Amino acid sequence: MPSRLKFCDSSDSYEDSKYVIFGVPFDATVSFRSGAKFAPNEIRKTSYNMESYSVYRGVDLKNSGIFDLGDIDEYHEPEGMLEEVFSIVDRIVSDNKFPIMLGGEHSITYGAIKRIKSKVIFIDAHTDYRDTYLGNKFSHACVARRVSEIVGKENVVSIGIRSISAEEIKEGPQKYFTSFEVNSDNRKLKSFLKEFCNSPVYLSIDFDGFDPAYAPGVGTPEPFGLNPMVIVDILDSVGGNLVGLDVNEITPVFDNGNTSMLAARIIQEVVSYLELPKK
Ligand SMILES: [Mn+2]
Repeated sequence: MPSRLKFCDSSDSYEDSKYVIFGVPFDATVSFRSGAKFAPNEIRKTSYNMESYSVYRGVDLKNSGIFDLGDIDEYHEPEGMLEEVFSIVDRIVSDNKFPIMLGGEHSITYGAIKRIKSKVIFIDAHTDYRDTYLGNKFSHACVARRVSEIVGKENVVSIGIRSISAEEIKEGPQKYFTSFEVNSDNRKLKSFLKEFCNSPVYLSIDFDGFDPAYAPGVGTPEPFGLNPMVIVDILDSVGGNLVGLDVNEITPVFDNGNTSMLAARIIQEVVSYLELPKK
């Protein structure tokens, strides 16, 4: 039997794990460049290129308790996918483990937040605050709106914004920081996050939030984006309150390999951060 591809440094048993990775190969509502369904395995593959040791945190990820559940089935409409994401996240969180979801497109986040109901930090070029898009309420262009309906708009923040529709401005979207603000001076963001992260927070990373120079393989690339180092600022602000992570909107067919690599590395940095001895 061929062995299934797993994220690097995955441990053997679910029971002994602290961090549970699973993939959601879903891109049925994607509006521009599709292919995000191929990302979970691409991220797993590239994860083997890296050392398990985080220089920044001084933490070795070997035996840190990462378990990789594999992928959920491929769905062609969001409703079934969201139900399955909800039930997997329910199992992981009920077992006191930390969920790490590999997208897939951004609509996947709704399934996780429906269960976790925490504050949400989005990294994204787009506000994703449309009520519907192309007739679909669960489109990737509506995810921040749906999530806001669950946890309240005041509990959602998006970082890296540089593309908003007139409709979204009219509706009054969630709090956001543009990439221009963050790139010129990130002190406002840091002090906001210190306050915002005083209760459980979920981090959802749409890779188009980063500049296309760092993350070219995304569905809807937008110039003038973030430097991925912003992740360090977020982790340093979130304290012990980080409760889940997803990486989404990566499209390997448009990638030169760097985007999947960045995703794998960010997952490692998040786990390294969580593995730091608690103060
Ligand atoms: Mn986006």
